[in-house]
Amino acid sequence: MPYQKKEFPNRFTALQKDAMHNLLRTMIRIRTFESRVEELFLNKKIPGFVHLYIGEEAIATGVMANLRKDDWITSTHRGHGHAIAKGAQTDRMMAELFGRKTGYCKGKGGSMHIADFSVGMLGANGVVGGGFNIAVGAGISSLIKKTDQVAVCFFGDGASNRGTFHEALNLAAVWKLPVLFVNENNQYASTTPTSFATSAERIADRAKGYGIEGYTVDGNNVIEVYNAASALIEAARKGKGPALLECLTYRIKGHYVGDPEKYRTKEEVQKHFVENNPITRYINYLKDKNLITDAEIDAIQAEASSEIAAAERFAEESPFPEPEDALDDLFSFSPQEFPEAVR
Ligand SMILES: Cc1ncc(C[n+]2csc(CCOP(=O)(O)OP(=O)(O)O)c2C)c(N)n1
Ligand SMILES: [Mg+2]
Repeated sequence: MPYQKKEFPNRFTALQKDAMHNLLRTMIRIRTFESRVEELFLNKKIPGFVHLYIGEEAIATGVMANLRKDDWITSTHRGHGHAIAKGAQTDRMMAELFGRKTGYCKGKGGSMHIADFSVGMLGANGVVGGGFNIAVGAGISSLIKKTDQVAVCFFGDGASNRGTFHEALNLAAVWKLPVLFVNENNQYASTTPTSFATSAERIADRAKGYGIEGYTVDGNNVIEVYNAASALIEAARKGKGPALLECLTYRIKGHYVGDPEKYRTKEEVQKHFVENNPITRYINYLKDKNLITDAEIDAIQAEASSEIAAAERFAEESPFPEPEDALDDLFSFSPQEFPEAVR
């Protein structure tokens, strides 16, 4: 899939070593969380559905490294990586996946409902394309309150075919909202290859229809994602309006854990995993430039493993919600207070 490359200013090389290591730390924390979630799901410890972000970690990591805590993101059904990179707690996430009371939704939402407003994570979303207009709403609030907060909307290639994508880009463009639309083009929407169901060869080209800038980057190169997001987020913060950033990646795991994956070959998946693993690529880069040692990599991995093991223990030891809690938090007022007419 050829595309025209734009050279964004290289801000990555201005980072301190610690910040460079933090990018790796975030990617490894996401990968470790996801790999364990896959095992736990297969061991029937986690009910419902989970969609894994394995292989796409560089996108959430490279984008979020440019955001402040008070900036917002909207996420997708494949949202664990976004939540972790934005600063959500892995123990409360794990507890939510386990259906426990200590989880982000008190165990009643599961994977596709994880949100943490305290770190600007406005929510995963079981509705494909459900995040677009929430991000636009966040952008409007930034404009009205005259804060310089930015909203980033993550969405899939499949979601770019929904009506909400077009409504959101149009309004964001007309009102010059501080919103960055980040497309994660992982080459599949469930069982459908992107090329089969998406009219534009490059999703970034759809930006032209709304008079905004659209760029494509290698979404498995965390440095490329970081540099592009840095320029576009800064522009949005300065009032220059929205942009669309398409990040090319590949969905290494099935659409959901348990997907029989009859629509692609094991060889195709293996090729991507071996040749295009964003974590391996970044480690190789850092090692080539003598920016990290093996001991430092091992320490990051060990830290991530113990964090996720602790998250699992926390989840396992937490109680389930009580049946009488079922209707709590569903309405902004209690069902008893509901007006007669709409009850
Ligand atoms: C409105 C809506 N339509 C259909 C679905 C069923 N569905 C869940 S995920 C998915 C595919 C989404 O593909 P994409 O946007 O590329 O995201 P990816 O899964 O590749 O990350 C579909 C069709 C849904 N959840 N919501
Ligand atoms: Mg997709």
